[in-house]
Amino acid sequence: MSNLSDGTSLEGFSRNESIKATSNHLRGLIKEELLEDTPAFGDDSEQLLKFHGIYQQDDRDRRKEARARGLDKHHQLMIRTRIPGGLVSPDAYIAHDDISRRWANGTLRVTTRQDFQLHGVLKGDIKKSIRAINDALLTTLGGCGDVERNIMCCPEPLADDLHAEVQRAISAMVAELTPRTAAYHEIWLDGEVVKSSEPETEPLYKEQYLPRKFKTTVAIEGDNCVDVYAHDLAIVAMKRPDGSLRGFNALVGGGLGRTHNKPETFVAVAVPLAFVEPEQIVDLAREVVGVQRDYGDRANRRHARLKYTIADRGIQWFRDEVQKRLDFTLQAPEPLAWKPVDDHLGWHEQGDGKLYVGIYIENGRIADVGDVRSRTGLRRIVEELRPQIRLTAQQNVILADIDPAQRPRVEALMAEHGISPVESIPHAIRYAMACPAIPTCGLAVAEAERALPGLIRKLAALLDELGLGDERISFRMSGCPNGCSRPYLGDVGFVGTTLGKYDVMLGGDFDGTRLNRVFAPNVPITEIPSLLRPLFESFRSDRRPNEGFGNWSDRVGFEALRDASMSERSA
Ligand code: SRM
Ligand code: SF4
Repeated sequence: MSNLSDGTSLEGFSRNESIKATSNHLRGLIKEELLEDTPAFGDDSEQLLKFHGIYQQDDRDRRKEARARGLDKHHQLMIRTRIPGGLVSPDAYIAHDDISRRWANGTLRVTTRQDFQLHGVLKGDIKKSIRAINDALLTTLGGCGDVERNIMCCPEPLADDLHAEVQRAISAMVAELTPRTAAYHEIWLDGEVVKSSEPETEPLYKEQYLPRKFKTTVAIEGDNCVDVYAHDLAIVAMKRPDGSLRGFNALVGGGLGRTHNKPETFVAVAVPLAFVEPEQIVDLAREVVGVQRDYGDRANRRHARLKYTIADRGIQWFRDEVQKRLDFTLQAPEPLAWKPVDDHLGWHEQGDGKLYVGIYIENGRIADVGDVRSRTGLRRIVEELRPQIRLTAQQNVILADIDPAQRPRVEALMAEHGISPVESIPHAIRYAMACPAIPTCGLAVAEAERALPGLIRKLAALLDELGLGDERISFRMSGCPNGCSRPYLGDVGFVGTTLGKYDVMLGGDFDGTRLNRVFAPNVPITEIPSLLRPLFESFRSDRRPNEGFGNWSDRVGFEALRDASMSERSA
């Protein structure tokens, strides 16, 4: 294990630490390997590419066939564009749509963190793709890797001072927390190699960047549409009675990744840290990241997120450590209250005479499949009417700044392309999410995006049959325990354990404030509707007024739920 130029020993650190530290600020050999006539990058570059927003993957559907024919894996790349607050201009939308058609797999994927992902890009097309994204004034730098990831925000496009101030705060945080390395520019945009007598510095990230990924979100008081509790740093904009911005409440230490059969890895919800004035939020965010940079575990990547630092050292220690680095006093965090999550779908007024419409996209996949041609339909709307676009944390798309006179045209284009108005989508489907899983995700042990549509339609029909079709129940599925669709914060989570089987998790809530727990492990997907039917029936008869399914299942307890399930099965 090598040492850093300043003599810092890398002894005992994980392999990724020495890759980062010796990469010359994320350059490594990416530029050289890009020129090689090979389908894939080497192992070290694979790790560094993540910081540039690129994942090396292979098409898992084609693995078997490739093996049988003695061929290598079908290597391909996934590009993730970092889109703060999910704000996309019409030009940037069109650029991504173009890339998806020319160089990717013909689909655009809206992620649970308000980004775009492009799957299936070949190595030879990667530079052109990244360049096209930058030409449209977006970047992939920091889309992945051990840095601050995309900063999320409630995407509701309201034209008031509060939302404008929150957007300004986000832009300032993005500027402060984005890596400064010129490597991205040099490699992907053919930037001049800066020759300077001063060595390049990364004031925040230094030589080794963070021990692990770091995620921040910004919510507006009362609306938890961005799943505050899943985040390393969650910021809640608090309002004055007149609706203006009063300050920010900060929570820290949330995280959903865990590993099957490794109890030392766990899911955690963010806990309150402090309240700060509007002008203090950037300093707070930088120092929270700084403490994690200095104290996060660099030996064991499974134990390197902020949630473990806080679990090991305590929230009081963390608060003191952040306080030491600030020249203002942290105020006590304020209590939070949430309304049921608003996904911002359907038509609404923006407050400036314009309208916005939130459009449901199943599992975030903008594609032309059968009668539903959301890719062509959205492209036509964006080209013709040039709305501003916002990506939501539920993998949906909002079109904003629409003149009321244009509404009939938008509706006609939606209808022409089989894009359903949200009112016609059953609630179970509307509030469901799945991660990509197979075939692109190398970590998937089960299907998710391809399995949920079938299951959720069965569950929607079942709920309808029981007269519960109007209930708002969030169902979230992931293809492994990493929790990319935030399954642990839904009313019901399905977490893949092996092909065709899922841990069924219950007892969360629709507001996303409480973790659910394993109710039934390893359930074959075909048995999930019959497992849930008796529970839905008991819920229908036992629930209190306005009680949601998750709250009900948490209140009655798993023992009672199991009794209900058993008696039904033996009946
Ligand atoms: Fe994720 C890794 C997809 C949100 C926790 N996630 C991955 C990778 C990159 C697999 C890999 O490392 O090789 C997946 C790529 C699949 C593919 O083919 O596209 C992947 N994660 C996604 C997306 C696309 C899911 C989606 O349905 O939209 C989301 C992209 C967000 C973005 O735009 O940045 C996505 N991932 C999340 C979330 C939810 C969130 O952040 O709000 C989580 C849980 C929250 C958290 O981080 O604690 C999440 N992803 C993980 C983890 C577990 C991290 C951990 O602390 O253990 C991994 C694995 C890892 O990092 O080692 C992972
Ligand atoms: Fe892949 Fe697992 Fe994330 Fe799904 S939850 S995208 S299977 S890492």
